[in-house]
Formats: sequence, C-alpha cells, structure tokens
Amino acid sequence: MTFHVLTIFPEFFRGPFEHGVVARAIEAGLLTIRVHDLRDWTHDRHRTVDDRPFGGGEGMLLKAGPVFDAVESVWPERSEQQRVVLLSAQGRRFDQATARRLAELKELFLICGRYEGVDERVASHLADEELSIGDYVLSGGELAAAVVVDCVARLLPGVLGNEDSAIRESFGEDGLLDCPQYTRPADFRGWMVPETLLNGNHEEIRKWRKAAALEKTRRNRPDLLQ
Ligand code: 4HQ
Repeated sequence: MTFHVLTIFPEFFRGPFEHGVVARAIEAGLLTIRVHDLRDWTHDRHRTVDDRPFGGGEGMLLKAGPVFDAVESVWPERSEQQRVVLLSAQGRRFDQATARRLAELKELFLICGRYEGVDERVASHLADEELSIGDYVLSGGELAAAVVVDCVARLLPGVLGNEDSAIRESFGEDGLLDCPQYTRPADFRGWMVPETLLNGNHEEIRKWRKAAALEKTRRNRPDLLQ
C-alpha cells in the first residue's frame, strides 16, 4: 500500500515512520510513504499557503489552491482504490473499523491542516472523507495523519509477525478491551500476579481473562458495552 501525506512540515514524519512496525514494513517493501511539501505547490515568492478567513475571525486558514494542485498533480485521475482523507477535528471519528476499511485500499492520500483550519472546499470538493482521531484540538493534522498511517499499516498483510494478533486485540471480535496481562516476576513489590494465570489450567485462564476484560471495559469504557 502507498500513503501520501501532504504537510507544511515534511520533517515532522521522519521520527514516527523511522521506528518500529512502520519502519520494518517500509524496509520489507509492504508499505510506501511519500511525504509531500505543500509549499511545492505555491507560485509566489513567499510560498504562501495560508490566508485570512472571509467574514473575519481568528487566525489563518490553509488556502484551497495549493492543496488541490498537490493532490491533482500526484493523482491526475482517481480510482475507487485511491482515497483522499482530510484530517480535521470536524471529521467523523477514526476508529478500528475505519482502519480496517482503509487497509483495503491501494493508496491513501492524507491532508494535514494547520493554523485555524482548511478552506472548506477541500472537505467538500477534494477529500473523499474528513476524519478526526478524537475529540480534542491538535495544533496540526500531522500527528493525526501519523496515527492513521500507524493503525492502517499494522493491518496490512505481512506487516505483523503474528498474522492473527492484529485481529485479536482490543476493538476486535468481542468488542471488549484487552484483558490485563502480566510478565515476570510473579511477585513485584508484593503485588502478585493473579493466581489463576500461574497454575496452568487453560480453561480457568480463559474464563479469568474473559471476566477481567469485561471488568476493565465496564470500568474504563462503559460506552463499549452500550
Ligand atoms: N485538528 N483529528 C488540524 C485536529 C484533529 C483531530 C485541529 C486538525 C487543527 C488545523 N485532526 N487543524 N482531532 O484537532 O484530526
């Protein structure tokens, strides 16, 4: 799969994409990430990407022109397998189901906003969808784009060592959070690992994990139980 990321801070992505699962997927040729500098599609001496909002108001907006020019020069035509996503606090909430759907695409183009936002014509006439990673305000879409790349990348065939683990985790089949897990030592500062996990009865362990996952979900995410 190929990701395109459009940003005024191309250097921002060096960190997130050069470590861990995403970096290994790129090395293995399972994943390509092309970061595009929005200012490459400006034509004035100051490489202007922002302007003041019509009707007045705080701050500046990303202009539509350079964003349209960037997407249309990378993709003169767009197929069903190529989707454009605008990261925005006004978007539909990005979740694991959305990640699974996006992982089916051949290419995904992520547009990162900055300043107070982006000229609405990008959302209405260029992007296929507008996504938010959560109900809080970031200072730019870059962190949100990195989150989307990370979540989608680990779902691609061949990316994780264990092909099943991406499906098994939280927000998977049962809709519960992962159960608590422990590793050695069994006694850490007097806090013991639950007895059931130590005595090798696999049926008991399975029941304990189910109950513990339910309890954790009830306490931390009652919304997932409806
Ligand atoms: N933004 N999920 C970019 C966000 C955001 C979010 C605020 C988007 C600032 C310029 N993006 N603008 N939440 O908070 O994706």
